[in-house]
Amino acid sequence: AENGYRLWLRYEPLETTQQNALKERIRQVVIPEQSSVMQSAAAELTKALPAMLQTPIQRAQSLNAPGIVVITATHPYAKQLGLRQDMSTLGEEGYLLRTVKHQNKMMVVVAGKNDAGALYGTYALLRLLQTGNDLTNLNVREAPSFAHRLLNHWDNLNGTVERGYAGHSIWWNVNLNADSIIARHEDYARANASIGINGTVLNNVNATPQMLTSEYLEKVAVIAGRLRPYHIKVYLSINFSSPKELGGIENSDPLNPQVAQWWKEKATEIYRLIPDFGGFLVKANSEGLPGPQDYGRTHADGANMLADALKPHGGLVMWRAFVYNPTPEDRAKQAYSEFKPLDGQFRDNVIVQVKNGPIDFQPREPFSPMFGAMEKTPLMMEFQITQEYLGHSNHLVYLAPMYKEVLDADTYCKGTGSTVAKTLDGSIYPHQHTAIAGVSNIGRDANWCGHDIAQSNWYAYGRLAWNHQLTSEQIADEWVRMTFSNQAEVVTPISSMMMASHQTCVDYSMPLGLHHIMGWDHHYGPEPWTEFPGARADWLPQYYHQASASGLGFDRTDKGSNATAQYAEPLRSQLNDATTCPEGYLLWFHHLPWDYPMKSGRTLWHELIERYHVGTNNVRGFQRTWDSMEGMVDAERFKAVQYKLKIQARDAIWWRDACLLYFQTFSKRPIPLEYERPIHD
Ligand code: GCW
Repeated sequence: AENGYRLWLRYEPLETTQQNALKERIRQVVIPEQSSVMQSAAAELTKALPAMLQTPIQRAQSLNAPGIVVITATHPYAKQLGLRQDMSTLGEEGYLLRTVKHQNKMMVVVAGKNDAGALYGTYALLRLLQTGNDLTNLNVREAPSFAHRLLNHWDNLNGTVERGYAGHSIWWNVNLNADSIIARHEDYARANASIGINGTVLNNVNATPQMLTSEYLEKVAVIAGRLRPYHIKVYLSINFSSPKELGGIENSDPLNPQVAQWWKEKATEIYRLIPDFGGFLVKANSEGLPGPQDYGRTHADGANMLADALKPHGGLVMWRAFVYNPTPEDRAKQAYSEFKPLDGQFRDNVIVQVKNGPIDFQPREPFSPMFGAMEKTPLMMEFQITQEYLGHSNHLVYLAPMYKEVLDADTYCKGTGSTVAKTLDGSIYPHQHTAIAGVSNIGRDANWCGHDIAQSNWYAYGRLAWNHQLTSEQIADEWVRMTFSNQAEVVTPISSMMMASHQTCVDYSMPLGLHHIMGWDHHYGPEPWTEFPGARADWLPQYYHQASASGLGFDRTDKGSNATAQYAEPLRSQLNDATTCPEGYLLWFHHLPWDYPMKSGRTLWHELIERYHVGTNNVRGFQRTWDSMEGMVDAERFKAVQYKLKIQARDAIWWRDACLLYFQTFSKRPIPLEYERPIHD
């Protein structure tokens, strides 16, 4: 279990030539400042360097031997080493990595804007070593794309994790004082700091009022104390009915002064225990949870009331836009319809948290039309790291390409080049707060994420939260090097398999823009046919795929639900027209006849068959690729991934056969003989 537990922070001995070169260059480590964050940086170097270089490394106070120096912008060494000027224009939490000559000795300098920047720079330096760099002529200058970079844990207080596939919660229903839990929390903090995560929401957005009882707040304070040395703030999800449920107030109406007062007092109590508490994440009036609309108030009324309570303490409200009701309106349009009219009504410490797509974390969704559309309200992205709709922790699916597809998509809100990322990172709308969240895939499993390769999704999310301009390939490359090996024979096959895996999963499960045809409730495997009495229309797959004798897909054009109108031109027209709509989103926006001619020259029906087969065959290819890694990665992880790939291959066939046979009952067309078929006639 040891192998998976160490994540990408393995610090294996470097190759001998690299070791020898570095032993000359790194004779000592100088970290003159004393904050707890600086001490974390020191501890990491003290752990990593001797392991990688296979030699003890001295801590020293002065610059009288070549080595590593870690400082912040205000330390006198910054000036002495000639870096003060460069640091003055560096962004918050940013860092420089430089090789500098000082009194004829080469210094490898990690200079942070503040101590957090120094910590991030330290991890960046270690990453360069881990991935085979030699530290000559270092010249790195980095600052984060988003100010608040969070994980969201959907962890319940009883220890279960909603949509968690890696064991129970690391936070709740645990003995907080057990050594193994203390170690978990510290290693969690290290892993997150190493990729730049600086905030974490400890409990499920489906929150219970109990979260805010003093019994639980004291536990939160303990956890906060463990994460603080790694510059990670804690946040909590709150239940909007807490004043009524906990405070005995007659309602939780945001305009009731007693309610506002209750929240003020609660905020004061929280900040007394946790002075650097981050704020609240709120799911309200969504999927049956209480919210301001219960009292005829708006999302803005609710968010602002909480924002006012947190404001004196510097806290934030992250108010989720994941709302939909069983109304006749297309579910894909609802968040925009509800929130767009509220633009300009939110306090400046409210951020509206929007899922990447308009429905719900499907294998592929177009970006949510809210991005770019709310000029006066800071929005933040919510990505899902846990694979709710992508094969849980059984399937190998590297999500960076999916994240990038959304971040790099052009909203055209301020003309060409108005990418989703730029609408969020402050470059288009200069808001005071910028943020991003990822729904965690972390649990108490020995390897944290259930699937060894799923660790790459935690890693990739963090790296993109830090710098959304990194490419999926770069991230895969560095992750494989750190997690498995620097050998090209390992790096190339594993990373190319990862790069193909998202499109592959889309192909064998929901190709061409199909969505929400998965198993009822558990969301694993195919179930495009589900039907049962009394179910809400928008929970049933037929609502989404609309299969009939006439064809397949949801008509969201101006002839249908007109969801396309929520996008800016020229994207709106592009999506609205089946001939210009990208094929990946085709059946998301269009209902097309089975014989519709696709770009490949195949009919829609034939293309669907093709996609399901390509997906299935690719997984078989992944199995062969992974089998060739035997002996090149440790036996424990080799076997674990090999076993999971078997499940994935079987599941892909299940998806393919189930969906094709089901859709065939409408298309009434054969599956051509050249394809492997579920039924041989
Ligand atoms: O993705 C859906 C999930 C729910 C989840 C909800 C949400 C936490 O199926 O389990 O609840 O979205 O994001 O609020």
